[in-house]
Amino acid sequence: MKPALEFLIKDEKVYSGALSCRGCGWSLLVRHLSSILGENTVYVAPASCFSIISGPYPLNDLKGNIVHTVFAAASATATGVRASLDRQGKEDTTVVILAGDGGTFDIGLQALSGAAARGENILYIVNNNGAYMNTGIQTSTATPYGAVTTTNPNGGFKRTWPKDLMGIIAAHNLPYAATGSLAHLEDLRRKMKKAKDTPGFRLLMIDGPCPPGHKTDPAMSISIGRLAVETRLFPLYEIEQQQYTINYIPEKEVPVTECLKHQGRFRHLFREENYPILEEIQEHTDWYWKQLLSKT
Ligand SMILES: Cc1ncc(C[n+]2csc(CCOP(=O)(O)OP(=O)(O)O)c2C)c(N)n1
Ligand SMILES: [Mg+2]
Repeated sequence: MKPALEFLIKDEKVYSGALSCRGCGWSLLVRHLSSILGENTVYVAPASCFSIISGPYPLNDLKGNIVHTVFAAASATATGVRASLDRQGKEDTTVVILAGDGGTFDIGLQALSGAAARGENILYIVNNNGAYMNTGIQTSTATPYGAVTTTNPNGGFKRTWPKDLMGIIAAHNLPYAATGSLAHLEDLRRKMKKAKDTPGFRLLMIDGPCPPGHKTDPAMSISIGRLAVETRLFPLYEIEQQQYTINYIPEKEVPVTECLKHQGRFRHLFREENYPILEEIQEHTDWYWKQLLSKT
């Protein structure tokens, strides 16, 4: 692993004073993304925490153009922006969607699928923090099995597995899709660069730390992200035309509990009556990893 200094951003494209919570992944993600994309970029943002972090109109914390749009229409809005730029001969301007998991796995899925199937020349970034965080931690179809959200109150927790967005995306035969983690910056920045340089519809799904939603210590955001990769809860891989490449194979088999135990949203699973749920999560994680390996 390269030293962190290697990734110091020299040409900052994000103004200071962003409105994110302490330990939030959104700002760090956008700082790295914008340093790679440069200023010749149009950002399309459906409702999410990022709509607030970036500054509600007329504020803007990005040194780039940003179009705020409605939840369901991010990919349709970006399609229109792309068409108008192309019409003006500005094919070199990158159009990038910055969406949450709620806006992607649920509400924006139809428009996303349409734009992906049409092969629109758009980069789609999903910050997957595993719930509708901006409105108070409601369950989305990306919420992990076993997690508590405000829509699973009074001792309840999510009882279904998260939707396999990357599997759905792979089925669209995209030129490039990948997962990324803020704890693996070298890998993440390489993927951002590759996604920038690949024409067509590309998607990056980033593991999004969220201290208020995950009930974590803000100082641990990156270490928990690293544990998510080590435990294979969040594997790092790329998909090119349905061809999978795993980018990081953990040296040791680290149990999922090593990552879950730092997150208050899973605290109830460590009570004896819920041990079987922890076992199910381990089994599902092992199964998903085997599926991934079989696709490489
Ligand atoms: C049609 C519609 N329904 C609900 C909302 C309220 N709303 C704004 S942001 C948000 C949560 C978004 O969740 P997600 O996409 O996961 O992004 P995050 O906030 O977690 O970054 C919701 C429900 C809205 N803006 N528009
Ligand atoms: Mg979310």
